[in-house]
Amino acid sequence: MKSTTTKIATIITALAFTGMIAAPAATYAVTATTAPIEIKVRVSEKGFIDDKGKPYTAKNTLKIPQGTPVTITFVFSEDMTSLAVGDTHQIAIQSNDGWKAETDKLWIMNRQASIAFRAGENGQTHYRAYCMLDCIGMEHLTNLFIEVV
Ligand SMILES: [Cu+2]
Repeated sequence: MKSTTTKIATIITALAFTGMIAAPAATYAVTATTAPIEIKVRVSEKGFIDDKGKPYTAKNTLKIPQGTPVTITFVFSEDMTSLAVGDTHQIAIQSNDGWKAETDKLWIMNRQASIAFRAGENGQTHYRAYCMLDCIGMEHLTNLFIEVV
């Protein structure tokens, strides 16, 4: 998966570079801003946490450039010593205009699940991710805000 992504990224970079030579600057700018991105978000009873260990909050939102194809991978990250390690999460992402996608169930035996979409594809300005299940810490899993910038 990762090496395929790298290859695709390399091809896109090569195409963008070719485009930069052959096409006007404006075309290159559009190509450059639509390179796909992958984001990992840890999920636990403590909430949604970024890959550096910082919690997502109303102030610390996920910002994604308009038109960018994005894959958000949610990673089951319960502490092995916590009761919550036996928990199951299932994450939904919903846009301000009602579009919605759901992950598979996340638990100790299925630790990663992804949702892919294009940021702001149909004019959406923001999204919210939340856990759909009654889990330990569910009150902390309501507010991953994704802003289209
Ligand atoms: Cu949950």
